[in-house]
Amino acid sequence: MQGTIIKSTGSWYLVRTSDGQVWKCRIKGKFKLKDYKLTNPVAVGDEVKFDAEKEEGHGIINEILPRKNFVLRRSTRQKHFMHLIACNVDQAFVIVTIKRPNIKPGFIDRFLLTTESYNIPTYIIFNKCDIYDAEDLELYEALKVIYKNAGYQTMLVSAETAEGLDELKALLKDKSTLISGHSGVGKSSLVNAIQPQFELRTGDISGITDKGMHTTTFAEMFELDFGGRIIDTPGIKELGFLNMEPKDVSHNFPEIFALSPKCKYSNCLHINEPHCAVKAAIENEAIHPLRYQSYLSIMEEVMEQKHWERHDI
Ligand SMILES: Nc1nc2c(ncn2[C@@H]2O[C@H](COP(=O)(O)OP(=O)(O)OP(=O)(O)O)[C@@H](O)[C@H]2O)c(=O)[nH]1
Ligand SMILES: [Mg+2]
Ligand SMILES: [Zn+2]
Repeated sequence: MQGTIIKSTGSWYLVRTSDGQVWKCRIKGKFKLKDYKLTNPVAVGDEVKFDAEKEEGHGIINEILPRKNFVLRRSTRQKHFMHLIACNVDQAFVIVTIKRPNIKPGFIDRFLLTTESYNIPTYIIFNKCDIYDAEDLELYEALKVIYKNAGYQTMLVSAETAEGLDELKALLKDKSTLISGHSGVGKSSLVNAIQPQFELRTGDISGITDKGMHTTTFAEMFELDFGGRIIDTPGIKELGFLNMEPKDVSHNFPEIFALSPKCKYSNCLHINEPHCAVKAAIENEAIHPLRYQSYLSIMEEVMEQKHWERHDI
């Protein structure tokens, strides 16, 4: 039999077949992703083949079908392992907030790099606009321009007041969408606001740290009644990379990559090479310093990792 993974806990998986039946499955054997050590061999969105077991409704997964794409992050606990967030998605929404919890532009850039590497269209969704004051809205407008110039669309929404949800629904229709972001930004609240019948659990923001409480613990895919699928995921603590080459970074910041043919050296990494079109663009502000800062910080991290890999005995 064949189906789609709709929930993964790490020890068992829910698989939905095309007739709408849901099977509780375990996994047998070793599954690898070329070049990566994984903490989870399959993830929500994966298409799998499985055999029924004696116990009714139970099965064993024995094959993972080829993936169209996947979204990966470095495991927080096991630094040499990657963790699959979701597979076979049509697009991703990175959910952020200007406040409660506070915005971290560096995180947005890391997320965009993750999805850009697999050409997954990504939207930046600013939630909780009901609590933004004039200054917050000003910051939103500034970020909107920065990301527009980088090739990304932003949206202002509120799960609380339903502002902006019609536009969001129009984007979701008939697509498979990954919903990701830090804990507490309102991912599950947004899914509930779009389809109240799901009744997903939501959690408070800590009064002390202003951060979320990691309420959602497992990724899960839901069918939208107006067409499409949505994947709610646990909040990301930190978005780390592994096995990335410097050129993977320079090729996946779209506005930086677009300028690179104008650099003197074809393999320019835009750090301190002479006659670099990117450095020139930063000086005349065609590339925003905030994005370039993220670029440099990720580049530094990737280069340092490569250095240690070479010296690993
Ligand atoms: N004011 C306001 N609060 C919101 C909005 N959306 C969500 N919240 C609140 O933010 C808190 C966190 O919401 P969740 O939906 O649990 O956040 P999450 O992103 O799913 O968090 P994790 O599951 O921990 O990753 C809850 O107290 C929600 O009521 C919104 O649009 N406006
Ligand atoms: Mg949640
Ligand atoms: Zn350059």
